[in-house]
Amino acid sequence: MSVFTVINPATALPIREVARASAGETDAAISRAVVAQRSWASLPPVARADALRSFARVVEAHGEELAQLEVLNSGHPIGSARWEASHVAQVLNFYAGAPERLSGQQIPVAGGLDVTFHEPYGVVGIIVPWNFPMTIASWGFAPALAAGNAVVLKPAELTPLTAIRLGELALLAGLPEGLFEVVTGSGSVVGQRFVSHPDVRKVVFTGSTSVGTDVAAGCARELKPVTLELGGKSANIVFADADLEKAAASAPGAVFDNAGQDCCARSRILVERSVYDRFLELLEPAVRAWRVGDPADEATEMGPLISASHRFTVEGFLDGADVAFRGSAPSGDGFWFAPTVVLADPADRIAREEVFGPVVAVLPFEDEAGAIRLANDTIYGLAGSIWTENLGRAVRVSRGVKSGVLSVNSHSSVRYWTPFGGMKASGLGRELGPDAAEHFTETKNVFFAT
Ligand code: TAP
Repeated sequence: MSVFTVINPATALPIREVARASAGETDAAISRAVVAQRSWASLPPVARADALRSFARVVEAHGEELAQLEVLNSGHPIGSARWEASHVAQVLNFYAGAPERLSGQQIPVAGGLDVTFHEPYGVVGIIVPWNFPMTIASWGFAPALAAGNAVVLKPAELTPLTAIRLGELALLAGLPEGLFEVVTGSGSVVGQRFVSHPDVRKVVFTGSTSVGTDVAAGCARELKPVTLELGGKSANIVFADADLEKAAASAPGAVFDNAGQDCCARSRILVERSVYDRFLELLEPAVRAWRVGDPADEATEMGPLISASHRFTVEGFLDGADVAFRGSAPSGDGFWFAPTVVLADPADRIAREEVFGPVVAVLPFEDEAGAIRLANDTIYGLAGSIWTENLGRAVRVSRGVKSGVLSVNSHSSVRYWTPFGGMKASGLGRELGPDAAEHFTETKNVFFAT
């Protein structure tokens, strides 16, 4: 059996070896899922709901263990990792309410009765990236299972440990064998098999826009629906009439959270020209105070980047960049990178491409129309923040910015009970929110002649 080594990004030391599944082993997992799905879908809705609540309870009971695994494998600060583990339990609990609410419609027709049913797809393939391994997985598997599907889950090779544990916890919670299969291995083998295998009837992909585009093309060839959650270059728009102190104090968290390896990172700060200098004066101490270090330390706000090669990529973005100021980072082993603020023009690479690291570009704008134009001057459209005390402006700008998830006078993007997803090159479809379980079903219409 082939294996790969998982590395701790805070120390650069190996943690453990994990099986690298072949195409044949992936097919075997898919076959087990096909069998398990048949009995799962035929359970009464209340039984599926109970099983998911039991899974949630087991995840909750193992929350500290999952959080510590994420600290070790992903370098997430322990406070964030604890939030992520409890979020998984909450997502499971939320979608445990779905099986009993997946009601169809009765549509008036002549000569009979017309009824719609929400039928599960069958087996759903979920491919997740390394930045938020367990939360992003749960956004797919919880509603998919609730709707009566089986799941095959492929974590990123860099961060498979919490996904493997979640697979074990599902069994401990009493979910049937084969219903939730975690398949570790490379994207080009395991992920591709999810795309091409005829028994995987829907794919959920979270990752880069380039790989997502290929996954979508592969799914199109198989006439398979796909949900895509891709990259971002989100804007944090600060108007002169905003509470500048609050906007500046919160800006580092909006981009340096998870070391900037966040699809929703507000990696462009757009500031109205008249308060540009004042905003930078306020931003600098907040960036310098950002606590970067040992992810196991409760006081840490930012851990390392995920890998040496990713750090090299992030460093490349600073070539020729106008660095205004930087925070600090440990100098030892581990893939450390200091939070960095760059002054940029709209045409600069740093203002256009996703860095996926703790680097933020600050750009001035002249007026409301200019702010909307600049915010939309990107191929992406995932998230964004708008800081203003003017309600009318908040409404106009939030309608004008082409992003799937916006917040006014806040940077929040994710609540499991509200929809999440991107426009333009940031994705296709929505996850989370009240409708997500329905997205894992196909509508069947049946006419009964009377
Ligand atoms: P990718 O390189 O795209 O990898 C994402 C996942 O796809 C990994 O599990 C990867 O497996 C797998 N994969 C790679 N090649 C594949 C292929 N040919 N077919 C099927 N699967 C394949 O992205 P990443 O570097 O892990 O993550 C960073 C990107 O994800 C960023 O652009 C970020 O913005 C985006 N992201 C978006 C969101 C949302 S919600 N919009 C959330 C998080 C991240 P292996 O790596 O194991 O080979």
